[in-house]
Amino acid sequence: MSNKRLWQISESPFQPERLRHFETLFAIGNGYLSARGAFEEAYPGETPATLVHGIFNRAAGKPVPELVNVPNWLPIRISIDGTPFSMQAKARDSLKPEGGALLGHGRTLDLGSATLRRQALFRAESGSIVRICFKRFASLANVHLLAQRVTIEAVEGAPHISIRAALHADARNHDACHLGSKLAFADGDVAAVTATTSQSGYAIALASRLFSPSKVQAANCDEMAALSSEFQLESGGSASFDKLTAIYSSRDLAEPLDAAKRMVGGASAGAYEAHRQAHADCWRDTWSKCDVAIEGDDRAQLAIRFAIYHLLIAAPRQDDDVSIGAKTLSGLGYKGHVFWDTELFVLPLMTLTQPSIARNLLTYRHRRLSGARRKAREFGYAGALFPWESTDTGLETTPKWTDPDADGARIRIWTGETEQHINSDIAYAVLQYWRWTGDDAFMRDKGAEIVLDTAVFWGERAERKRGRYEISRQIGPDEYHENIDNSVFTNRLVQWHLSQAIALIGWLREKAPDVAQRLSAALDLSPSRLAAWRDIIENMHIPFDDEKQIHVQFDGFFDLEYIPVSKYQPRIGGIWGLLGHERILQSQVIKQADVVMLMALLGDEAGSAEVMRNNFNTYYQRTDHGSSLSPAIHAWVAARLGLADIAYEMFERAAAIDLEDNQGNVADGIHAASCGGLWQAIVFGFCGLHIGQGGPAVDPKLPKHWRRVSFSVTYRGKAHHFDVVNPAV
Ligand code: IFM
Repeated sequence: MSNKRLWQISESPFQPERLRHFETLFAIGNGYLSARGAFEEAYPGETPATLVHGIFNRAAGKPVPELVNVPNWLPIRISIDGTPFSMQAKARDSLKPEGGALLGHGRTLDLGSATLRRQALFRAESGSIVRICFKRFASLANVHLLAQRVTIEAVEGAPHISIRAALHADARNHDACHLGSKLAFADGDVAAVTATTSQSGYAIALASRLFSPSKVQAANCDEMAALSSEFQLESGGSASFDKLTAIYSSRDLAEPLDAAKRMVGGASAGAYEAHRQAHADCWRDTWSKCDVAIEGDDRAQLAIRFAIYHLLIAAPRQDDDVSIGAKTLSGLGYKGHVFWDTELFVLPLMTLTQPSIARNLLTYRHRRLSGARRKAREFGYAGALFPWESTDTGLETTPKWTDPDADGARIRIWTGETEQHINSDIAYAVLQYWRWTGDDAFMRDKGAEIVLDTAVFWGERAERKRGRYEISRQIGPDEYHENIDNSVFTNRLVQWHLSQAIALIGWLREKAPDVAQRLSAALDLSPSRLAAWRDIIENMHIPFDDEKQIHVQFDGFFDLEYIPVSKYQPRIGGIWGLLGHERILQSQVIKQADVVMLMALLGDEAGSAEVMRNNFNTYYQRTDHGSSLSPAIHAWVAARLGLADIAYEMFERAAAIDLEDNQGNVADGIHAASCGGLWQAIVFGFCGLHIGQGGPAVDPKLPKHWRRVSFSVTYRGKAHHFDVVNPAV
């Protein structure tokens, strides 16, 4: 891979005050699990976490389930001549430092090979100096395999090294304890732990094997199983040891412990290198499909590779019963729950570059139609209404209240009840997948049922009032305005969704009449229901100001207090925190792209060029970007409108959300939607990728200093490569 620098994220020196930030950035994963970049030796304030897709649990006393932090497989303690290696070691300058001295440290995440490396130069109390190099990866070739290699080099002296590699069963999610029936045991050179989630009953098992230059001894204590070994280094010499860990759960097979022990038990001394090679080969192949190469902007280049990397390590390749949470698998934020972020922000990258992953993610929704039907029924409607926050069960898992603040005050969360546009967001993703892949089998067997049953819900939910159809009590993408009437985003998308549903029925009748018949009976797609849909499409109320030629975000929006967001600059957090919940509800401050989001999704179908420009100019100055979902979408739409400066400013802002933590919460996990949005801003926004008469085509509006953007997409099974060149540079 050319120019390594554009494939690497680094930290140097050690920054103990930003532990959790870097843990998120340096997460490794393989679509089965991710492990945060915590260190092998523990530090105060850290949040080590390994999150496995699909393992949710509701802890005692907690309102909703969350993704479970499984037993920690990272721990490796190293002592040099009896001095424990620690980066908290002080007294750098002393020649006989008490507790040792850290002389230097650097970490690098190599995005190309999905490998985390660390080097530390350390002086023991004895005066011996060693260079310790740690490497780790979560194998993409074998997703149950986690590998660590440590190489210790005697830079000065001939130190005695002792090591202890452990598995810790007592992992927690902040204040919640999910794991019960914990067991830890070690025998020979293999250690193992098992645990079972307290409410959902998933069994998890990990087994580690230590490959050391000398004899390995087993030790058990409480909830930890450890393997230790000792060896002597010659002056100038070096030695490596490997820890291989296998992980399985009862989601994978009936006896996860046996499987984990079998995998490490069967490994040979050269296994690390063989696994590394297979892992690197898989990543090379993956990047050949997904990379976006940008010439003329190194920061943008690194940012897009970082974003793609983080989506790829969370992307389930072999499992169609899980989906990607709003924080990927890289942190505990949003409890691992799945939002619309997946379908509208993350999925397009998968649909266009790795359609089999997109199909898995959409199948996750199809498998949860019964939960969506239950939710619709609970609200008194037929059809399906997907949960705003989803986990393994498919039931609504949005908490009803925020956690209490310092004064014990809580705020009601309405999104689980009234942010219903999720239905059309999912339908949009299904249709986009179908359009790009031509996967008729998926549409026939799964996609159609999603699109149609969510349409059934809307057909009943739309209310006939004042000679038109309205949808009351909604939350649009702009969550600063709750339970409003006639969100233009929602109403317009519902109108679009219903017309797509009618066209889809036509297609089914022609291409798969048996399926058309089955769905017609099962979902009650009677002639009167379809006539009602047509009526709704014709008469849906789309709030619009004829005089100003703009869409109105919702009825009454412009009667609220006008607060230009630019008034509060410079500021670090969102305006919500600054002005408070009550005032924001009564103002025109918008949390995130809403009308602008509609324009991104529907393109020219959203309105004339004049209306689009008017919309953007109106809503941009009112938008706080209090959500990380906002800047990338603004970059995309501004690029299409030819607003080059705003487009680039918004792109840079989106690019910095994780890398520079410009929203201050990266410790909780990567912002999946922003990562996916960044890809869309480049591909759909700056490059103008669309399906033209003859297939995929571009219509570039590159930032002025970008020389070239190269990327590939798959359209109907065929790869298309684009080299978008900026003639002006
Ligand atoms: O889904 C988003 C929502 O649009 C804004 N708040 C955060 C959620 C999860 O990212």
